[in-house]
Amino acid sequence: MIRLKAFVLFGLLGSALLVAEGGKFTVDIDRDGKEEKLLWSSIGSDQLGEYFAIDLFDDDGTLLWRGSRQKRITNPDLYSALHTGVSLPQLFFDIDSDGHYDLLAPEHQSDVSPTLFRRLSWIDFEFQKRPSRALMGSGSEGSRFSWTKPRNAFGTWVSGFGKVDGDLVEADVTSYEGEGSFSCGVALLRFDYKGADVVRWVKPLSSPAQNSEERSSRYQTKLNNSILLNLNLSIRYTRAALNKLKRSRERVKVWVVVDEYREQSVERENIASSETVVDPNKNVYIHYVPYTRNGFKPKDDRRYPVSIMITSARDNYRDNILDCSPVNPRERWDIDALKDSTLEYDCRLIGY
Ligand SMILES: [Ca+2]
Ligand SMILES: [Ca+2]
Repeated sequence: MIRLKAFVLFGLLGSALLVAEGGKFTVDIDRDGKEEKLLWSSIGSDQLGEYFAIDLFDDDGTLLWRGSRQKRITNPDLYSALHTGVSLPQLFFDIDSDGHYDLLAPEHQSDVSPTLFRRLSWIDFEFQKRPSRALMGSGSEGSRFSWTKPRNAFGTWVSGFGKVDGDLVEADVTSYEGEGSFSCGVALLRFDYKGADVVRWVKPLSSPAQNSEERSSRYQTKLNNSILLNLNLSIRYTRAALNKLKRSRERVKVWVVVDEYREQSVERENIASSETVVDPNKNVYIHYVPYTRNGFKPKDDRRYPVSIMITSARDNYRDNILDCSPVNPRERWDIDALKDSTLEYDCRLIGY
């Protein structure tokens, strides 16, 4: 019997201070009828966000695995809630029926490009890293998902995991066709060795734009938990930059961070952020920016400055090759000034 005991609750507070809670899975990983516990808990934060380590305990409380405590996001068994995205465990389940439990967590990335899941498999008393993959819709009827390396930003994919009930797993599904047209749903999945079949749609895919009366409550929640931006970015590249991006099959990441000025202070506090990954030469439409704090309500008398960063997507902390700047810098970079507008950017290779 596999049970998800607790869901993680998180909210990101401030540019340096994040508040997130750990969580727990209770799973009989050695199938002896007694449940082991996998816990994740905070090990502290830095300017990027908060970090979480995992510990796995045997049914008698013996520590079976102590996860890395080094705050480096390249550590395969370190988890985090960063301003650029949240990567916390979502599913501890044998997703390919090979007898080994798999721990899945999304990589840090936006929810409008296919979600890559980090995967650790519990084999021979240790967690072994497997390559990250997305669970992409592969049947035209929306009846099947397969583990794959996504080739572009479009398609239908599993964007998160929810409850486990016996051999069925609830999954959030997102579908994106570009130009800001996306839809969301919830499916009940049955995993096999290559992917998963949809057993039933708990909430069929629906586009929030089609019929405002029939918005799924999930999307409504999304709107309630987001700042509407409606911002178009028209990005131009130098020939050298475009060639280099294409040669190295690199994509481009657009980060939007919304801050709030604190009262009687010049300090800024992060309230919303998003990441969008696109192919080079594609324009970007940012429909909304999700709040980083649950239940946040913007106030009429506050200013909400917006920062936009465009980088190459491979490793934003180390290997960015792009130097991008707005063609016509604006005096005001806040939500009110940028909403429903178009910004042009020029991108060149760093150092050229
Ligand atoms: Ca056991
Ligand atoms: Ca497995």
